Amino acid sequence: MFEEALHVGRPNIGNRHKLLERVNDILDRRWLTNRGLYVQDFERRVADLLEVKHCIAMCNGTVALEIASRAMNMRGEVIVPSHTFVATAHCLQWQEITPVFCDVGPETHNIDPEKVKGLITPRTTGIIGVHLWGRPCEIEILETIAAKYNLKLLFDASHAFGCTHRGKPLGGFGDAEVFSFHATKILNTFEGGAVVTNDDDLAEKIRLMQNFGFAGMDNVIHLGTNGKMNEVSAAMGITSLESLDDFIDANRHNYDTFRTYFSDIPEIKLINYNTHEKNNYQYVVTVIDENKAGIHRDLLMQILQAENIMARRYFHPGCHRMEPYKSFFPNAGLLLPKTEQLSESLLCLPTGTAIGPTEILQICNLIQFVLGSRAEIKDRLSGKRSGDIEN
Ligand code: T4K
Repeated sequence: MFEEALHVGRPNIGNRHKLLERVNDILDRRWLTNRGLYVQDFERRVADLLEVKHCIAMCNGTVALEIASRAMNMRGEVIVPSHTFVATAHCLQWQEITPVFCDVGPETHNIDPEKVKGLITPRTTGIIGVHLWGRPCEIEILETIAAKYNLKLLFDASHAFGCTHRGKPLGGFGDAEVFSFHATKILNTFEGGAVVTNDDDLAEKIRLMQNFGFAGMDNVIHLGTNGKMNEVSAAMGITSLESLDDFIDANRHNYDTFRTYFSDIPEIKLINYNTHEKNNYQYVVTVIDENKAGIHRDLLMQILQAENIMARRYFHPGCHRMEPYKSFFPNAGLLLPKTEQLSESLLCLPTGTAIGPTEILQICNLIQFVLGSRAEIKDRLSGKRSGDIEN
């Protein structure tokens, strides 16, 4: 159907001319990294936009999670959803902190606070909530639990740049929040991330830790690593920030177009966003329940991909079914029924500034065709190897 593949996560490119001007300026100045003018400017703009006191720009979201959780003294066990990108769990295990996987709400797709309570042990030191698809966690309930049990609360807001909760930008909740500015994110710095917080002491510690613990030339006062963002990434971030509203508009328009067509496809559910809040509409997420749709999510995905529509089953099969967690906790799935159900049924469709109404109509027409022909498709496939459909 499409000569060029349609991707989930095709990077948004802002004003190329301005970016190249900034890159030339960086080269002229010969200041390429170590918190130069562009990183400082990017940090200030992000902090202002998110209404937080501190933004520490990082080389990527994963390192930002590692440094933030370490600076917050997370140790022992930390409660995290399994239904997330694996970096949320890896940032802990990398430091030999045990990620304790918690189930998610079937509608919210976010960590279920009721289930969190049941996982707290004397070894628990924190909770990491993920604002999946940019939809906020149940923040107030998690804050109450964290306060009651004296736990640290970190939010992985990798999907949530530009989103609000009760009218306030995500970024200012919990002890700290972490963003990813990976190429596939609404705002990208090629690779990049940030920790944002209102806690002065925590910010100072994180700044030290991301720069080898240096408190000045030759003066190392803390254990540290290298989590710095470089100047070209910051220039990309600044340039992308100037087009952020356009990126979000394009995503919202795409989402609304999908919603219109999906009203004629009742067998498949498209997830909702709270229209009273700001959303970035970065992910177009569908739920394909085989009993309702009459076709398994994986078969539909295979057909879409054969037509160059690169739909993705984020976050199949769940962290608990990936290594090393699968070996550590072979029975974790028994406590994660909603996670297992979602990871068998979710499918993310392409969106972003690289596609528009024409492509969306074609995608939806194809989905309708597949659902209308599911019996015939299954009959034809039943006598063949499943791989044949790719041809
Ligand atoms: N926490 C959460 C909740 C996250 O979602 C992520 C990252 C993190 C933490 C960690 O943050 P970082 O350390 O990454 O900053 C992608 C991204 O690599 C990953 O950053 C992201 N989450 C995750 C949701 O998506 P994959 O395995 O899907 O990547 P990949 O290479 O298959 O790319 C996705 C699609 O985008 C492909 O269909 C191709 C397209 N694409 C990709 C790149 C890199 C392009 O068109 N151009 C490009 O330059 O993980």
